Parts: sequence; C-alpha cells; structure tokens
Amino acid sequence: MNKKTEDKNYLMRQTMRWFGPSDPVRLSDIRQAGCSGVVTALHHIPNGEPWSREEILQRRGIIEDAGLTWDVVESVPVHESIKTRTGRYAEYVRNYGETLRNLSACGIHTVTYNFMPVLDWTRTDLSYPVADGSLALRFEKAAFIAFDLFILQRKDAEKEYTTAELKRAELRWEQMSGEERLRLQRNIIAGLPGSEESFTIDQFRSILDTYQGIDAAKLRAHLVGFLREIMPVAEEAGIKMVVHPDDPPDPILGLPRVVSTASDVRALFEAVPSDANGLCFCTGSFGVRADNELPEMVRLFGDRIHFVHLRSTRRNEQGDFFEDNHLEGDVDMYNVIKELLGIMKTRKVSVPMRPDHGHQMLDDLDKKTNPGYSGIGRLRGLAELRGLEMGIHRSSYV
Ligand code: DNO
Repeated sequence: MNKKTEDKNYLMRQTMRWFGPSDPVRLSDIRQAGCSGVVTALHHIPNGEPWSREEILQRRGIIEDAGLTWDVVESVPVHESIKTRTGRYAEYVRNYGETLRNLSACGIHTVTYNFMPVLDWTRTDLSYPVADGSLALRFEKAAFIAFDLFILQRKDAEKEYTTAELKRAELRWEQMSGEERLRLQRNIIAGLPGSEESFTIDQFRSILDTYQGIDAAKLRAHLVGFLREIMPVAEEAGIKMVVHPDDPPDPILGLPRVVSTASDVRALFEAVPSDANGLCFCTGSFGVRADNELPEMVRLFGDRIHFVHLRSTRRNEQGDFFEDNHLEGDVDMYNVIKELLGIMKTRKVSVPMRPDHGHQMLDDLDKKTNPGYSGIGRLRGLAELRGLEMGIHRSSYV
C-alpha cells in the first residue's frame, strides 16, 4: 500500500443525525446525501430507563437494512437527578451503565451526552431569514432576556444583566406581538429536537428551583462524580463517552454551565483521566465564544475527540448569534479540519463527523423537518465540508 492509499483511511466518517422512523428526513435521503452512517438515539425510551438489547438491535436492523451503520449514539441522556445528585440518582447511574453494556453488546461504542442543567441547546428563533432567503436558527440575547424577565419572571433576574441589555430587552418585548411572545416561550422551553425534555412554564419554574444552591463548582463535582462512577463500566464495555459542550457556552437563566471553554474541558480530563472520558467536538457550540480558539482546542484535546459536529455561527457584539453556512461565520473551518486530519493521521483512526444543522432551503422550505435538521440544508453543509476535507488532504501531498 503506498502512503496515499494508506492515509485515505483517515478521512472523517460521514454521518447525519436521524431521529428514528418518524424523522421526515429518511435513511435513504441520508444515504443519498453521501453518508455511510447515522447518529441516533432511542428517543421513545423515557430518560433514566435502561435501553434493552432488543430495542437497540431493532433500531440497528432498520439502519443496516438501509445500507447504513449506526456509528454513534446521540444521546444517552443524563437524568436531571444525576445532575443535581438527588433522589434516585444512584439507580439512574446503574441504569446508564446497563445501557452502555447493552450498546456495547450490540456493537455500538461511541456515546454522546451533555451535562447542561434543565435545557439542552437553546435558540430564540427557529426561522431567521438570511440574505439568500434560506432560514437559520438564531439566538437573540434581547429576546432571551425578555423571556427571562417578562415570561418566566425569574426572581432577581435583572441583576444578571447590564443596564443596556435590560433596556434592549424591554424594547424588544414591547415590539413583540402576542403570537411572537408565545413562539419565543415555546422555542425556549418546549424542547428542541433531541432535547428529551419539554416543559410548561410552571414545570419549568419548579425544575429551575431544583438547582438552588448548585453553582458551577458543585455542578462540576456532580459531573466528575458521575464520570467516576460510569467510567469503569465504559472501560469494560469498550465505550467512549463523549461530552457535548454547552450550547450556548455560557450560564443561562441563573443555571451554571461547566463544559463551555478549553479550561472546562481540561479540568474534566484532569479530574477523570480514563481513556473512556472523551469529547464531542462541536464547533458550533464552542465557536460562539470568541475566546475559544478552535484549531488549538483540536490540537489540545485531539486524543480525546471521538465525534465531531461541524457547524459555524456568526456572533455580534450584543451576544446574538445565528447559524451561518458551514464554511462561513466565525469558525475557522479550514484550520479546524486541517487539525482534525492531523490527529486522525497520528491516531490512525477515522473519527465520525456530522454536518451539524443546516438551513431550511429549496424544498426544505415546504416541508416540516426538525428545526436545524433539514435534509437539503445539511446535504449542502456535508458536501462543502467533505470537499474542503478532501482538498486539504490531497494538497498535503503536492
Ligand atoms: C443539537 C445537538 C444537541 C446534542 C446534545 C448532546 O442540535 O447538538 O441536542 O445532541 O446536547 O447530548
């Protein structure tokens, strides 16, 4: 084998997220988009319950019948009781371990999870028109603060914002119609795809209360505690657990966040050095913060990256961001992919990637797909990312 063919193995594995049989984007669409695998989860199993081998094999069968492989689980959700370390958390940790063993017995060895309190990813606008007429997801700080102050009416919330921010939020609130206010509430608490949880405003208020007295140090200790308990099982099962960063990577609604920066990630690996303790490198989440140097983070944590989400956001000075085209926005995708190619070559592995989110465009606009998970928008992202990767790879031989 000459050097070129040998290295060809270390391009990323192309996958897309699939939400299961009810996803309007079909497995055949994903295959035609150029993927060899999918990333999925058993979303119908309630949080905290173990996944049986039977259920896992059934899902795997459907994927394989479509000519694809199930490369990564995204996510096995971490029950809120584990995050707050209250109630039946020990039982939920045992169940988590059982799920890992069952996944391993069915040949699946990479598991994504996150440790964000209450809310998984958060956006205020799910159909933000960009210049070319396609629709993107957006986080608008003033609208988010308006939700906090005027819908949630969280006690002392105003103390967490600057005078200018409060003013903008008030203005924004006044401009919103009743329908827009309702939509804003729904976008924030009714659960975006994959979030596993969805709340009414009263439920949301009481679940926020369960975090009273849990600051960042305590939440980090709970994450470390969970990992110390679960790592021996993951190691034995040959599973890599990959933590997904906070999205957005900042504390929200008075809730702490502990996987937002390079130093957060470093602290986690120092506290739990097990090889099974890994990272899902999500450029869209980390990239919202200007102080996260993404190519450098790939270099720093290269040994621990077992799954990659590629997406680019564009931020402004007010703390808003929207999801830009995959090769535009603030993320230096060229250098991120260059670093990833370097670490795959050193490790001699192909790390699975997925184009994370995509605009609603062309025929997506007449179809009801999961926000962020349109067929054509992601296909565009994948095609561009793949081309960029191949270009960097091949040009390293000239
Ligand atoms: C959003 C996703 C997240 C992610 C979880 C991982 O599009 O990236 O929902 O799957 O945070 O546990």
